[in-house]
Amino acid sequence: MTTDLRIGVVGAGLMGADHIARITDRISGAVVSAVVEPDQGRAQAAAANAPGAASFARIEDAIAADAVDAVLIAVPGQFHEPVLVPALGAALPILCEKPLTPDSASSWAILELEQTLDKPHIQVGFMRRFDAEYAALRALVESGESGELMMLRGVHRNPSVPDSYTQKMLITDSVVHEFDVVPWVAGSPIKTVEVKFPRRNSLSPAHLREPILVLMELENGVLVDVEMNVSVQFGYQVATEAVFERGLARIGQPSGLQTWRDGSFSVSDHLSFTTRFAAAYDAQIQRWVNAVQAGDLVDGPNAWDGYRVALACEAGVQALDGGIIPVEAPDRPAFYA
Ligand code: ISE
Repeated sequence: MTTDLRIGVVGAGLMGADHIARITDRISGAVVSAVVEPDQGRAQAAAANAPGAASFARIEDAIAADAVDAVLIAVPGQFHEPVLVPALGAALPILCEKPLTPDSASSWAILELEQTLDKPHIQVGFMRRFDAEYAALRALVESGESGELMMLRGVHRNPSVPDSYTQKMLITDSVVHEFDVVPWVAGSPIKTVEVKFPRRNSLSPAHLREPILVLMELENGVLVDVEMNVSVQFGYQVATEAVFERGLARIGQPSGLQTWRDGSFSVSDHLSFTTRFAAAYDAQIQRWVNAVQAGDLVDGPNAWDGYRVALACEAGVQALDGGIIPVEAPDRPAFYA
């Protein structure tokens, strides 16, 4: 029998607290052994879901105390690098919430540091790859059963966002997911990114100009459009229609109990990504734990994928000011083959 993997969760905000509860309640082969969170209130609230976990203010302290076998990073992206560096220094397996880091230069520096180890240690938390419907769509593309893929037409809608959400975050916090999952589904990297602005939603926060329409051309000629909308008010939706030579496919449609009453028909929809992707988060973490236990360390998007997404985000942010912006990447280091 293998012993439980001792995970140190860094950050006990929305995602960190969600992951702590998930590991304790639903993931096998792992325990939360440490919560790294300087905010005492958050740390205590999270500790209630992590019986026996030690509390630390800094990842360095958890490592020095030999309290963790692996690290799950769930602090905001601008704080990833100061956690990644000591965790890599201790050769610990890492699951890092998206983005890897906020820009391609710092992501590249992380890649260089990781390459001093024997093999990749970082998995990036692009959970959509673990959503059953996204995986089925990718399999359909690969099978060729419906002919070649020609277009992907997506929507990414949030009911609202906090005041701290900036214009740039439409790309770096939200479209960042499409920048990972679209090439994965379509089997081709992003060649260019463009952003179009429809009429502004008067219900958007005053500092945001949105929704936006993000257009991508992939190297294989597939065209992609994504409505990125963070003020839809009614709920949370991530859905895609794929247009093939001989048919269509749809994922992300509302499903579950359908009711008819008083002359109306309804199906409930999600309000947040935490429920929309709950099963995907579970699968992501279980597969990561299994990979670490097996000595493989990564089973999903790696740091190279995170770097490519950082390049696409830079193009996307530039595209907010107009133009069709190319995404250019160096050759993939053999380490990530
Ligand atoms: C949030 O940070 C996420 O990662 C969600 O998946 C995304 O839908 C949302 O727009 C982001 O703000």
